[in-house]
Amino acid sequence: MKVFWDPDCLLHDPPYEILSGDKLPYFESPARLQLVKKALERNPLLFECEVVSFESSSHGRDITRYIELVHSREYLSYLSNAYDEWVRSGASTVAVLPETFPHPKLLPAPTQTDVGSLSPFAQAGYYCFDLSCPITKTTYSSAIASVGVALSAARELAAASGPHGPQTGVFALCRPPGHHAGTSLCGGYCFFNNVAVAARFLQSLSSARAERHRIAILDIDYHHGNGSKSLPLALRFSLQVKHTDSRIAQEIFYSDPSVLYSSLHAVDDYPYFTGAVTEKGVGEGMNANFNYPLPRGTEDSDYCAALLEATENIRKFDPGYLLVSVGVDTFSNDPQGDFKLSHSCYTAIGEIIADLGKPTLFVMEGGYHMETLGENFRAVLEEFQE
Ligand code: SP5
Ligand code: ZN
Repeated sequence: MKVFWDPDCLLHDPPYEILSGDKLPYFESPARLQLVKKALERNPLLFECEVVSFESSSHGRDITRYIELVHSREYLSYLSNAYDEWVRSGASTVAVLPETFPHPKLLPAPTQTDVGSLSPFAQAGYYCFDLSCPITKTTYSSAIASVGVALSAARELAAASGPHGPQTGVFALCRPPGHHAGTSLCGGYCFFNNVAVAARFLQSLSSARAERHRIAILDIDYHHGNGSKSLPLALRFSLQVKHTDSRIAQEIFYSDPSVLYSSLHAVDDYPYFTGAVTEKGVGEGMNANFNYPLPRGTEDSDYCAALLEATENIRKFDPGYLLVSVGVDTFSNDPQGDFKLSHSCYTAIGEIIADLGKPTLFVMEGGYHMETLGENFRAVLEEFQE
């Protein structure tokens, strides 16, 4: 199995985050990536790690062109300049971290065109929803590299299988992760939505066809992937805005029937406001969204039962590619999660996913128990050895 990574993904290394009222060392550390890579390399017959820079490849197209299939140009431009603007305005040289957020109750929010003229402090809150996404001097480079890793892996999958082709598995060792990032929004350690950009990239390869081919995203991180697909917050709060209103975050695939999203995640846990079973999509995208909120303390058997249900829906959808947002923060000892999955459950998860028989791209999301995360990722992937 080919594993893609990029050393630039190690650059993003904020010294702290603000979590549940405490100032804590940054959970989403570069060491995570190194531990997973090491666990995979321990069996070189199964795993082949590649250092790939998407931009320098023969494909030759600028990475940001693909990012713009998902994220707004304004957001990209903000992230690329935010640290420098922040420091120039006399604020901390450690990182950009918001002071205020444009809370839904403060709407009407400034229009998109107003935002560029706001102070760096206002912009920091406008483009971010929590205090776990400090933008340091190196953050933008790492976030770009992380998307590049997902794109390189997606390109490999397209070459090796093609849509509806033979089952192949590839793994994108992405860091920072992506599934909490929306069109113009960072949060939950995520800046660009790696899996979403990979999905649009794969669809763009068949743009000559009248219809985009179908992609399924299976999200097995402990947390709901609010960025990938969710009801925009302003609509949840029943504010007087339409889902097409450019002032609100248009969470990426919510109205898109060509991308099925299916997520298993904890109920009543971060990010709290999204991930209910009642979120089924909107407009043409209605019924292309399946949420499986699971209670605290969920164990192997209940988890696998829900996963089997989720994969049944994916089978019916018959996607050309399967993209898996894979996190192992569902493990019993994970410091950010409250599920009780055992190590052997990750082998079972890998088998259930493999049973779908699809060309499959795994994209790394969360997992914070340093002693086990490498082996747990490896267990998921081992079913896809070649
Ligand atoms: C990619 C990813 O896994 N991002 C997750 C970020 C979640 N960080 C906040 C965790 C909040 C933990 N507080 C839980 C209190 C009740 N259990
Ligand atoms: Zn997570």
